[in-house]
Amino acid sequence: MNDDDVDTIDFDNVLERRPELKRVPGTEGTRYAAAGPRDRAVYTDWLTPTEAHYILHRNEIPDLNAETWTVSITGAVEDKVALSMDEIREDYPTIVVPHTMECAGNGRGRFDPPIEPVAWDVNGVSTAFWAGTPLSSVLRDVGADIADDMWVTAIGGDRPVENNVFARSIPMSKIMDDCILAYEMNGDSLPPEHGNPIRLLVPGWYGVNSVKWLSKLHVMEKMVYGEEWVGDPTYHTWQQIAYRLFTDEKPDHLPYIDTFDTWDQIESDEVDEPYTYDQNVKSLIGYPDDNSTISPRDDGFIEVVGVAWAGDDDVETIEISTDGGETWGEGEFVGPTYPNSWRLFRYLWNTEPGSYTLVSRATDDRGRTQPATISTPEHTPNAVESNEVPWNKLGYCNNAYLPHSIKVEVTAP
Ligand SMILES: Nc1nc2c(c(=O)[nH]1)N[C@H]1C(S)=C(S)[C@@H](COP(=O)(O)O)O[C@H]1N2
Ligand SMILES: [Mo]
Repeated sequence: MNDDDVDTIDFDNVLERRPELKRVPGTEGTRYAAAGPRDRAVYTDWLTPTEAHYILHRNEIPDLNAETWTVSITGAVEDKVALSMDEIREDYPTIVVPHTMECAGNGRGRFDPPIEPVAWDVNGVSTAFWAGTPLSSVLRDVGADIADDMWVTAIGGDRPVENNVFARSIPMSKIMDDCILAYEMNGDSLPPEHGNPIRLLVPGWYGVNSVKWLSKLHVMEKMVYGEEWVGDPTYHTWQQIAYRLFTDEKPDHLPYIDTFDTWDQIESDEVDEPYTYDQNVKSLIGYPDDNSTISPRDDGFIEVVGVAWAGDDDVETIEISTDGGETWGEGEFVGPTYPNSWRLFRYLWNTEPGSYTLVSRATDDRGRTQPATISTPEHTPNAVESNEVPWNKLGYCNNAYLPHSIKVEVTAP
């Protein structure tokens, strides 16, 4: 039984125990728990330590008891069950999945003008290894209808502040491919702020899809859609309104879509207001730091280091510009190659004293490159042809490279 009346954990206490994190400016005193790594050096490593992994959610952190917690599975299944944590751990295989998780609102603060609330700078993205049970094993076991066009709606056990239950609908094809019920992060049980005792983990997709404090999985023919999900409480807000790209009025609700790659939806004529699922190609420079003064090594070179990712696609190339995007040189990937995870890159920069603007631009294995800028509201219908991210009211999917440029001052060695 999942108790309605659970204690909560204060986000301030979480931050006290995790000095590596810095609150997103402007979120103090709001309902949003939003914090990311303070130090850009996290983007020079293929793994983010748990302490430095970004955090985002809107309700209070529930203090759940793993001994009594259950995940119920309902809807189009032969056996409706409520699985205990022991059953989830012991009765099924355990696998470990790497995942670069980015908040769909990452870079929202680098829209012009910045978009509120939760105006993320660059740091709403991290890479961890998650251990848990493949959802495919569980769904087969309970006789779920696992046809490709079915959906699984995951519901969080965090108590909504404004009656909007945290629920996300994930297409069955993705669920069966690689989603897990995660109960460990980087080798330890999940910290409360990351979803203890269990969360859904959707590899390579925007963070919003990885529902924390997982309470219920409902197998259904549509995504959360229609009257039955609206009321007291309401389940459709985080699926059908927020976390979609729209410019003006609230978006039309859809019962289902069949394109889940977010950039494909942006380019498609069929989905007018894309849902944030698979992460768009993006990169960040980890070294040098923004607004820093550095000098070359004795051999005249500076080693630029960073990370590049492409959701559940792969990154293929990384280019670096040291003149604000006028000219580009190719960087090289180094370090391990893990699926659904960022790759480390480096670029040897032969340079002289002066002021520079560094930019990185990644391309995925389908030839899609980071756009240069973000569109304006008026210009948005032609954004893609103009090498721009479509401007959108809630500030999602900022994978443009110019807004992420780095200013450095190079002095003589
Ligand atoms: N139950 C619940 N799950 C949630 C959220 C939430 O508010 N409630 N926020 C989502 C969003 S928007 C993000 S970006 C990720 C962040 O996961 P993290 O805090 O472990 O980094 O959690 C997702 N899962
Ligand atoms: Mo998010």
